Amino acid sequence: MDRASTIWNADAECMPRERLCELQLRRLQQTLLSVAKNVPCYQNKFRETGFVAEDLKTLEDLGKLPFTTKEDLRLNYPYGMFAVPMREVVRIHSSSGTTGKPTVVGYTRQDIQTWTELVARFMTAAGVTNEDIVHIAFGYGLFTGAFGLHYGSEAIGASVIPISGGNTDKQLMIMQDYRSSALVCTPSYGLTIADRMEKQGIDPQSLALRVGLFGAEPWSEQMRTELEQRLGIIATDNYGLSEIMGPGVAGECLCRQGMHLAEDHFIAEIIDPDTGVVLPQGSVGELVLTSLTKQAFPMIRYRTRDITRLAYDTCDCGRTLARMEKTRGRSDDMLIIKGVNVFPTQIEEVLLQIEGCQPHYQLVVERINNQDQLEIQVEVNEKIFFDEMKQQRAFVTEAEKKIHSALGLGVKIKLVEPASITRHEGKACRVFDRRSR
Ligand code: DLL
Repeated sequence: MDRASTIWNADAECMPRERLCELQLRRLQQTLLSVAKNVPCYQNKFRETGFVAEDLKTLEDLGKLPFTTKEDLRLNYPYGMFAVPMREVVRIHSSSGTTGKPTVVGYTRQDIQTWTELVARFMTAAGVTNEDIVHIAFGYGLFTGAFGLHYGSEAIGASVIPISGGNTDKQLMIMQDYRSSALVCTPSYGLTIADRMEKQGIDPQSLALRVGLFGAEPWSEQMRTELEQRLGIIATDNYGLSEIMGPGVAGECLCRQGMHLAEDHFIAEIIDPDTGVVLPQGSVGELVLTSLTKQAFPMIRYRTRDITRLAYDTCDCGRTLARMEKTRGRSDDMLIIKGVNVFPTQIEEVLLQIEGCQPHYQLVVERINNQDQLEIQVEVNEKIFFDEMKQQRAFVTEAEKKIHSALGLGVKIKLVEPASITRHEGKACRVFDRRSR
């Protein structure tokens, strides 16, 4: 596949930075005028900080504005943050919020067009073409994943199978009979599919699958290798969040050196999550996004809670857009155990390097005698599970040592029976923190 054929919109994706900054500034000014006129939450924020939208002259001025947080969205539930009247809103989605009310987001007709364009960009970057048969196994509904990828695939001219999530046996039947070539789902559901394929004795080489577009949850490089080997595909990562648009905010090209962030539609900043201070280029911190073209639901300096790092050098693919490192997870998912900060993906990385460990695990944190205790329950292959006690114990000790040397954290590993950990159809839930009960 030649390089040009994997770029959907070369003008936008390969723009010189100087021109990109001019475009960002112009679009930012328009967005600020719109929210200052139409969104009471921003009117109040601007008034409190003495900010006048018309005064924004440079991109650096953005730093003078306060952040927008999930709490702002909660306080303005359901439609308080919308910047256009409902008659201009053609679609409503919401976040998969696990606690309290979900966040409601809206799109105008033009917002849907922008969203479609940005999804088409990352799908093309992952090598999807109009020859592909795209198997969308995200759940169709309020979640943005399925609709986002659906519209993007259609724009490319690919043939879409809107199978939705769940019913894995049927997924496999359709994959075999309809010759699905691109799989769209969460990485954890990708694994569930791989498990079921193995159980049914389906050889991945007998399928037409060649690429996977995975997103919506954190996953490690080791998980990528696992998915690639077991499904016989190239696995790519894509990122987004409903508050900002859904999928399409960033996605990998085939160089796979970070996800290209659609900077002509969003300004990205990296901040220290504790102090809110903007960090220098190349730092790891919390991603903050400002939308530049959204009409119905503009967001100014939205704190995503996702921890990542941005690289600004031009990628080998020719795109000039910043590349976002695989997120380590949300700052809310970071566990602090005995004072050590760990993300579940860091544990996943180590586990998957241990011969015999399966990619199915869960983390249980408890406080026992005033001490934090992390138990990692992990599935192992049958050979290890049915090994003699002594060998099993040696395996556990070895695995505990590896985690300790990688993360500086003493943990307890518990081997669990093959296929005993819940399989996921959507986003995985792997952490059970019982300390605050
Ligand atoms: O998950 C949007 C999406 C759908 C992205 C399909 C990609 C593919 P929400 O349900 O609002 O939206 O959840 C957003 O999921 O803040 C991240 O914490 C996490 N997330 C999304 N993509 C990735 C990724 C969709 N590639 C939240 N890697 C975000 C790691 C991800 N985390």
